[in-house]
Amino acid sequence: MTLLDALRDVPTRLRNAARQVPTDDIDERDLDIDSSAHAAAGATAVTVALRRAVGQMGVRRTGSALLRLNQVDGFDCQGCAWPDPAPGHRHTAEFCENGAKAVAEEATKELLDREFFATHSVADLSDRSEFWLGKQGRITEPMVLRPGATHYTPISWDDAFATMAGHLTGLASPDEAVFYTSGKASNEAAFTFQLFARELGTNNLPDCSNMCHESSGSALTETIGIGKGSVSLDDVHRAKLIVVVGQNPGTNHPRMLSALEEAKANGARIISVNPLEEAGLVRFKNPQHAKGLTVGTALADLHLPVRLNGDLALFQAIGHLLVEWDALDHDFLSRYTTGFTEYVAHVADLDWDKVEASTGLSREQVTEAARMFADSPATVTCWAMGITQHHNAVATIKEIVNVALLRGDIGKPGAGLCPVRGHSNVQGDRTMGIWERVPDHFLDAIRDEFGFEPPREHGYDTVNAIRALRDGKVKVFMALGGNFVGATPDTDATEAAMRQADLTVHVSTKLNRSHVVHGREALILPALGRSEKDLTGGIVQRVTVEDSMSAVHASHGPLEPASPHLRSEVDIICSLALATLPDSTVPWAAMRADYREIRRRIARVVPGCASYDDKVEQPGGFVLPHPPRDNRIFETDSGRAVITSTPLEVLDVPPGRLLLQTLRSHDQFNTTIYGLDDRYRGVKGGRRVVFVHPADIDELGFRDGDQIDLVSEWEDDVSRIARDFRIVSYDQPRGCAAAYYPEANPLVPLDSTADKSNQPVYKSLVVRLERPGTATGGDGGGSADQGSGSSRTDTPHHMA
Ligand SMILES: Nc1nc2c(c(=O)[nH]1)N[C@H]1C(S)=C(S)[C@@H](COP(=O)(O)OP(=O)(O)OC[C@H]3O[C@@H](n4cnc5c(=O)[nH]c(N)nc54)[C@H](O)[C@@H]3O)O[C@H]1N2
Ligand SMILES: Nc1nc2c(c(=O)[nH]1)N[C@H]1C(S)=C(S)[C@@H](COP(=O)(O)OP(=O)(O)OC[C@H]3O[C@@H](n4cnc5c(=O)[nH]c(N)nc54)[C@H](O)[C@@H]3O)O[C@H]1N2
Ligand SMILES: [Mo]
Repeated sequence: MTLLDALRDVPTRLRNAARQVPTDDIDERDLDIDSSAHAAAGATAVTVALRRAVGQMGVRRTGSALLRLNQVDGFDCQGCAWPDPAPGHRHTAEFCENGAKAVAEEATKELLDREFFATHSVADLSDRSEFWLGKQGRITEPMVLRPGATHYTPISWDDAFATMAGHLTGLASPDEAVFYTSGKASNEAAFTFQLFARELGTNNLPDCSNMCHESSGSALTETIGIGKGSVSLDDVHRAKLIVVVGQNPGTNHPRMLSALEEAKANGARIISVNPLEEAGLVRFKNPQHAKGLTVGTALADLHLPVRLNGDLALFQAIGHLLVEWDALDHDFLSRYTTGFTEYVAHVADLDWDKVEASTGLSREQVTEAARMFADSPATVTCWAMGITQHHNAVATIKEIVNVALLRGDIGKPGAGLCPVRGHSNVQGDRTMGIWERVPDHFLDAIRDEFGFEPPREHGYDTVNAIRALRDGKVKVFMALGGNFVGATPDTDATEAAMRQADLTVHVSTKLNRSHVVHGREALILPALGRSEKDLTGGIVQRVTVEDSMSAVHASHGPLEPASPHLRSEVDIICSLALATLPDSTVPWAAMRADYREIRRRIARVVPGCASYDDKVEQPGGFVLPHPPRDNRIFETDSGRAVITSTPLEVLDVPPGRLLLQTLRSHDQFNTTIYGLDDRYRGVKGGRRVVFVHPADIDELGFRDGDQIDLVSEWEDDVSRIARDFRIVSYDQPRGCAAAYYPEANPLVPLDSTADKSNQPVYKSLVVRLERPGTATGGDGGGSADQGSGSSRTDTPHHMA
């Protein structure tokens, strides 16, 4: 049965699917490990998708939602930023298992009303896991936590806006307010949000991008003059080599696997660079057609099990070999680049011992990969969090750029750089000015359009916002979506910082940790989700979004809203502005009444968006300009693409320690835990696991299945502890380990950030394993620290 058959079959097969609201929290004693190998997607994915969808949304909503998902006249999937095929090339069921889960999570029939908040005190809620909180259902009306109160109580929208306006207008400086954005916000919401912050007088606009692809933005802007990827979906289909580095598409961008499959059918070869052999890249069954369900494809032709943080060395070594073999695009290099001569000198004395120590790969493996680059006339290199969340992430991405420049792989069909974005509109939010360091020309355009002078001083990014909260410099924290305390590093420190605020405000769909770790006063403002009809101002409103490949298109939801009291994000922002800024020069009421008024302003303010409202109306929307991709124009200081030379350093780990990455299971969206089934890695029923190589388990004196505490070590000598994890034997390079985010976030030091991008280092933490009770110091704390503490020894040996 294909995805489409399954959808048609929903009413008969799955009418009785069980509701999924847990009454009890996770019991890690139920954790089960299954060591058999799993193919990505396939028939199981179809079944899981439908069971979750029907279980949460019911039969009728499942049908109307999923058949409109990613369709030209439908709504954009909240699941990830992978682009949609051209309008004529979409499937009737154009979504994946995890997209269906994302929709189900939002469009659930479970509702969270005022009785819920009357029953559960904030203290009670702060003992629950993210999983439990999220599963309680959609928030249905605005709620307030008054100073000193134990429970959230209902508040009218007008009183909520008046409360916020009171706090904001009472600040000593607008810079005492912080406005955070998560990447689900539409372009219209993002544009109005940054406009409000700037009219109020601050550039304090941190966003989830600070934790996500900030390193990509830094590296690409410095080297090619624009912080976005240079490929289209068509380029992926036409590439002759696709390199997937530090990314797990089978879980996080499942529709990318279909694109890889198509590329392969067109003759592409694929290299996967990853410490883990992720299921999607090695075994894929395409659920879009019947044959694909049973016949799996091995997508990757070469898998390089790189040691964590070894990618800089890997790409420098590949560059070295390409120079040595003279496998270079000399015409491109001389016409468009600078820095080549220095680079040739730099890589000439490459230290292979260091390369092998850093990558954990043999010289033969590296040479085989370099050969594939040399043989390919058009290469696309994709990357995600496995690259961006390291201390040297910016330098690593510049090394990836070097290799692309050596081969002339920019601005050529079938070739290019492809940072694969996470949240469905995280790239659009940046385009719309959600950025604490937006360039002056953008601020000039705001001034010219709206007639006020925006602040010029740079604002706080995510990490600096936490520091400022901690230091008492921020009094009001407002979030447009997301789960700030759940997603950010150093959970203990961050939670303590957040409690310092006078007012915390969350525009949200579902409950999460950030609602229960609050300032002196707190507001929850429930928003419409993307799957829901938005009738603000009495007309059908559309919003627009931008995918990972700079394509912008319209989206509008088909479903009845979860509650009549919900408001759209645009409505909430414009209403707040009207309450806060009585002398405003911005037409807030008109923009709220008709979002086309916002789009008319976007057209005049945002580069590349002329005639925006007309262009987004076209089926499939339009693609934003990208000078390197379109014309090989590089808007850097020198007017050329920059080849960079970076010294090669090996990340040393002291004896008895492991290098830990934090990553996503197959059953979560960031801090939203869909379920407890990381199917491809064989973990079921729990999440507090740490994957370790069997020989390392042995060498460290533990056994598979042992219960341990994780303790991270960093230069500040603070012991950061996350308790009650179970060791799971798992194949990966020696010395490496992995645990799930957000459970492992207490281990990430706030000050451990990437050079230049200030992005938290989530993927290479030095940790030690300790027997329960022996670790002392700070506690993992909060929701991240629940666990039964019991141990089981009868676990199957799990080494994929
Ligand atoms: N279903 C689902 N979809 C999602 C999300 C989700 O949580 N769930 N999140 C969304 C968001 S916001 C984002 S940013 C993306 C995230 O998408 P990914 O970046 O795929 O997410 P992670 O789970 O962090 O996976 C990181 C991958 O990089 C590998 N890796 C880790 N360190 C290294 C390294 O040093 N070198 C190399 N070469 N590889 C390394 C890991 O083994 C893992 O396979 O997905 C988006 N889509
Ligand atoms: N250790 C570790 N930490 C990480 C990462 C990692 O790999 N490892 N990855 C980082 C990355 S890449 C990212 S992007 C961040 C993610 O950080 P965030 O974007 O802040 O976190 P999410 O978990 O995606 O936010 C989920 C919440 O968003 C709200 N929400 C969902 N849909 C909507 C909507 O339509 N409107 C509104 N207003 N609210 C909505 C819900 O209330 C939900 O609880 O986390 C980062 N943190
Ligand atoms: Mo992300």
